[in-house]
Amino acid sequence: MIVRSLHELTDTDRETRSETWVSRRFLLKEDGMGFSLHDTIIHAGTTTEMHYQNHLEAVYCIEGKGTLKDLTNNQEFAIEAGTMYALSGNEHHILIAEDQMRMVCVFNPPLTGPETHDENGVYPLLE
Ligand code: 9YT
Repeated sequence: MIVRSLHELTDTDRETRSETWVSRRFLLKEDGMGFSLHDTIIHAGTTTEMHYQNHLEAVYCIEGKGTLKDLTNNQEFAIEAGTMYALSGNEHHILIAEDQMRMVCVFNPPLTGPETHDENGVYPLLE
């Protein structure tokens, strides 16, 4: 059994920051669950371009609102608390946060810990 509280992740190597978000990683590959689970804050007024070519990600918004642009399929979605999106086709996308957004994110395969976006918004596959 694994039990963790968000405050235990603060200022540890399970907290990863970029210019537009901070990701607190409850579960990582080393935890052996087959997925990773993150509590991610997207800062208000920011735009983040992402393209997870090596991972599938599901994102459940629990606070805030913004716009998701699917650049692969030329579609746009309003995202608010209570909305989930799943990048089932590794879609290239942009998230525009109107307010601060809080997201519960699941990655398959799991992240190993320190991943942050490269210049193309991609997470590398780390062993
Ligand atoms: C919503 C989103 O994908 N934000 C980028 C951070 C990522 N979800 C993470 O590593 O938690």
